[in-house]
Amino acid sequence: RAGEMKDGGAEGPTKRTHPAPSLPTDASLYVGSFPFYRRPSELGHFSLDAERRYHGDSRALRYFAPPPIHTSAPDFDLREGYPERYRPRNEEIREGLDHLLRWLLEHRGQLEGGPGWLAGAVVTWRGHLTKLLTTPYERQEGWQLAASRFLGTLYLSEVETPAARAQRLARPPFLRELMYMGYKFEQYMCADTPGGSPDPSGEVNTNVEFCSVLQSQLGTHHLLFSGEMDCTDPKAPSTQPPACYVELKTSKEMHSPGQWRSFYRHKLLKWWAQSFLPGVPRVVAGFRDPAGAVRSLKTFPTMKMFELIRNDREGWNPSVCMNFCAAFLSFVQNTVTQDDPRLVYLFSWEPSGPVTVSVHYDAPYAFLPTWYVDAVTQ
Ligand code: 0WD
Ligand code: CA
Repeated sequence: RAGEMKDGGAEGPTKRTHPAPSLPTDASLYVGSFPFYRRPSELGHFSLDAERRYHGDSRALRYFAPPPIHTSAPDFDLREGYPERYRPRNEEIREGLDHLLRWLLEHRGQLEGGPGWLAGAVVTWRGHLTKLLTTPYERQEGWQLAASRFLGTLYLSEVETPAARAQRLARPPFLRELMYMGYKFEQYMCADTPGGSPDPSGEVNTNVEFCSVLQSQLGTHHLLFSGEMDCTDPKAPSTQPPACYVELKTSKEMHSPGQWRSFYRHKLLKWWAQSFLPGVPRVVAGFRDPAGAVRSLKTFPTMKMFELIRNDREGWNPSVCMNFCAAFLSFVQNTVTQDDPRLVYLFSWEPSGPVTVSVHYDAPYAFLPTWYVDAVTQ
């Protein structure tokens, strides 16, 4: 009886348990000044080859090779080669943080700030942070992030939601082709050597990937994350990573101010979040017609994207994105109290709701591989 009364007030013997912690995501709660975000610096990189094998080098890095400026319309046929020359990555293979952990295992001794720095850091993919940044404005797709604390470090790895899995398995043919077209655009815009010319005759193999590993800090949170970089520009004002990287995107050609407005509200938010995090200074977009031909190219400097939406009442605000991300990381830091690589705190979010937490042990949610845990424990 005394135990039952522990949390009860003067009202009587109602049994009260602590409410399950949750985090609201309403944009209005995160309005404020832009938080501290340290200029991201590159710690290293790695490549994945055509068979998805890891290499601790830059063999998969490609070089930005846009068509000469005097060509008015690029006229890339993005459907060319589909489906014969498409080798899509096997999406059934759940890699979690594995490639990033392999890099970390090989470089953890050389991190600035020593091993103590890593113990206080958050380790994740850039794409997971992108989803966090856009959460206050997202109305369609929820997410789940698995978190484990191990030797102090917080590891965050996305879990595919049942809805996302169902969508992937039922992906209609036109969407498969649209995915191909995005990669085909990269092939038209990139060369294998600095100063070389693109060769669109080969196959599009999405196993191949070049990833940059970056360090930054958001508020008090030290971050170590990795993201796929489409190419580097040998003619960039600064050839020093990450300032040399260029993100490539395709989008539907737009014809009315209303279409541009909608593009700024939704797509540009995702482009901004993805490139701002690693400090990639520009996104080069190819706008395609209904037949899949790129009709124009346009460069969007990452730091100027917000200007395009700033005066729109229905627009997004970078401060809200970053403040929410910082609040989420604090929420995770305060929730994931037990240091155990087999223990997973699962953070789940669906649009219009708060972030909630559940706790799990081992399969299917544990994601830190034994080869990593054992090697680091030595
Ligand atoms: O399995 C998945 N659903 C995904 C796996 C989704 C996104 C990424 N990844 C993998 C990447 O291949 C990489 O190994 O995770 C790692 C982290 O990459 P990241 O840079 O943190 O991820 P993100 O920023 O979300 O996406 C970068 C690129 C995409 O470029 P665009 O321009 O489309 O944002 O990763 C690729 C794509 O090239 N990518 C995917 N590849 C295969 N399947 C997918 C997907 N569903 N989504 C994005
Ligand atoms: Ca891209």
